[in-house]
Amino acid sequence: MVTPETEVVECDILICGGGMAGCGAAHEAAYWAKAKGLRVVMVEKAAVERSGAVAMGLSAINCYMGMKWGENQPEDFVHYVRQDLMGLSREDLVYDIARHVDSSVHMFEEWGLPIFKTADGRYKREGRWQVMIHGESYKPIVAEAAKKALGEQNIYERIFISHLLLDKNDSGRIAGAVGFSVRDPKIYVFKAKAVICAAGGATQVFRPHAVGEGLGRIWYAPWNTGSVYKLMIMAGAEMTQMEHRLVVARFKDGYGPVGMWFLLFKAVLKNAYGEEVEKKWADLLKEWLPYGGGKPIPTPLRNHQMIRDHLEGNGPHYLRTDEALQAMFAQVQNDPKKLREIESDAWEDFLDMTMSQALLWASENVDPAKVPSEVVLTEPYLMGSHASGTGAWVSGPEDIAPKEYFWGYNRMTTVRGLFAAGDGVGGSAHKFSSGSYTEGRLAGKAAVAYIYDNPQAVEAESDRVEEVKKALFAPLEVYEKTRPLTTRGQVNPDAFGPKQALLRLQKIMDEYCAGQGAGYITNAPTLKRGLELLHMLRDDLSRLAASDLHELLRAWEVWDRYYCAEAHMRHMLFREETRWPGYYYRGDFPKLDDANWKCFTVSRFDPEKSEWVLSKKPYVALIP
Ligand code: SFD
Ligand code: AMP
Repeated sequence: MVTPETEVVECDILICGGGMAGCGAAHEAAYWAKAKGLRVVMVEKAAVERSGAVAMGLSAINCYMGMKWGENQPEDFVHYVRQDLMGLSREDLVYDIARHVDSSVHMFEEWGLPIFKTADGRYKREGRWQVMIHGESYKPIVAEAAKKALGEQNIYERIFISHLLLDKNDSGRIAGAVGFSVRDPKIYVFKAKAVICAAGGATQVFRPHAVGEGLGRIWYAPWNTGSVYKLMIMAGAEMTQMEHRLVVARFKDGYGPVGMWFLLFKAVLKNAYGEEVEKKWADLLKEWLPYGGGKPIPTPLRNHQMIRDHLEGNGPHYLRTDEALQAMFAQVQNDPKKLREIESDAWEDFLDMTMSQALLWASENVDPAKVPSEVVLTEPYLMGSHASGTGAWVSGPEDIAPKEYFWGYNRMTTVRGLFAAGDGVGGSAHKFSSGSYTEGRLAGKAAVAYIYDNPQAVEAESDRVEEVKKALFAPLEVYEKTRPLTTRGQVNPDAFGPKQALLRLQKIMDEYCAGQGAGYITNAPTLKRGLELLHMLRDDLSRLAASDLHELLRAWEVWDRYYCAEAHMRHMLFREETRWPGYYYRGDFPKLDDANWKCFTVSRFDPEKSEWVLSKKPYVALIP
């Protein structure tokens, strides 16, 4: 095995992840850092131009207030998010994004992102919060601005950040990060006074619908493996709402999003017998008051209705694209030009953001104007930017955060100098692409302010750096050592590969942690057994073998997902309540319990003792 070389990179601010939040952080931090000559570096595991959840593009910007046209105010958005999250949001964070998000979207347009317009020059709305874009090149546009702001010399691509480093004199303070190149045998040690964690959410912690050759065909980005959570957990940062998750309705097998179909085309979800799911199960919502009585129906409760209908044996479920499009065609009196426009919007929805769905429809001879398409619920994802709020417990903004939520710098975690943004921040859902970018900007500006106030040098423990460097390439060594025991790489008495480990993790999560295969239900004994199995897997992970650098990346991605899985299970065990039916059910606590659980769950992993401590933090309503 070749000995990897090490490069040490000195900077002031390190941004981990070059997705939406990372690019926002880069653009903003670079601006404020200039005055003091601070160096801002961004590290990305892929290539910033096409990385992260927006790599393929998007067909809508799902978080836009439209304040310049008086469409919505930040207060309205707080009410919406509160309702959708069944009462529990960090409203200071939600408000903060809402008041700044429009300016981010206006910059995207200035940089060349085409946004649909109405006849009077407004952005065309798909729904109350969503605007439609021709967004195939959304990510390259945002990436270009970030790269220009930072300078090419400050962007490190194809490097996977695996560990954060803490200050040798103060274990509550950040000092940098370590990563490795996914192309060359090379380790990077980044030394920084502030670190912004913006490495996306976590997919494939659970067994997806498609396995075998279709394993990577999921809705959220398969390369978002939960690094953002693992990095912060292992650094001892407090995490919140790690029991929360996202389960959404998606077109079957292609995982095409449904928002545009529901909101713009007014398509209706019906069961195999032509019954409207939402109408048929309207009474079910009364069991979940007050949230069940509000509008819109919270995302988990929409799922809950669909699950109930499925359990009654009424599947498959179909989104009636045929009826919706025919109704729209009738409205334009079958004018061929207008008809083509509607059709082209319908196809562009997928061609801009989930091409596989358009390909699947084409290959199955599906004309959405003539036949309906099957819809199913996804496996769970851990993320903080869609209708879910998993992530770090961070300080809110100085001017509006209540005292319980403020400790100095906006979006700083409980580790000093460590900031988070996008999927990495918990308790503040519905940011989507634009809100994640905006949160990156907020974290970027705050990180510069933190360094202005804390200019003194930090230094990582040199023994720790050596320990991490040794661990990083260990899976290659395991492979070399164990290879003679077998004639076939993947089958070995003393080692196993990343894919085998991933499948084992997904099986545990699906069966014990309320995965889609288990009907999204679990209870304390099941979770406890799941944790036992998870710990057995952890013990075996020291025998992970990687045959090349690509597998080495996959091996470390298994560790990311492992930590996400453990945090998720522990939080679910802690919250003795079913708060979000349709996301998951605690069979032993099947009801909403506002008296005891209208609060945030918070965990801290002590890396020294390998111990998790869970606690509650209060929910504070910001706006009546
Ligand atoms: O409707 C490391 N999203 C949508 N947002 C919208 O605004 N409109 C839509 O139409 C959206 N839809 C949608 C969306 C996503 C996907 C996949 C589809 C459809 C098919 C959601 C947004 O995309 C999402 O909210 C934001 O992108 C979140 O931002 P952020 O920055 O938290 O995550 P990221 O953009 O994925 O970036 C993460 C980056 O980190 C890198 N990375 N780098 C170094 N080291 C490591 N260890 C790393 N681990 C990860 C990643 O490569 C990436 O670049 S709809 O369906 O919801
Ligand atoms: P999706 O395409 O499902 O990711 O959703 C895109 C946007 O539309 C998000 O803001 C969703 O919360 C919203 N959305 C999707 N379906 C519905 C629905 N049936 N009712 C209200 N909002 C929805």
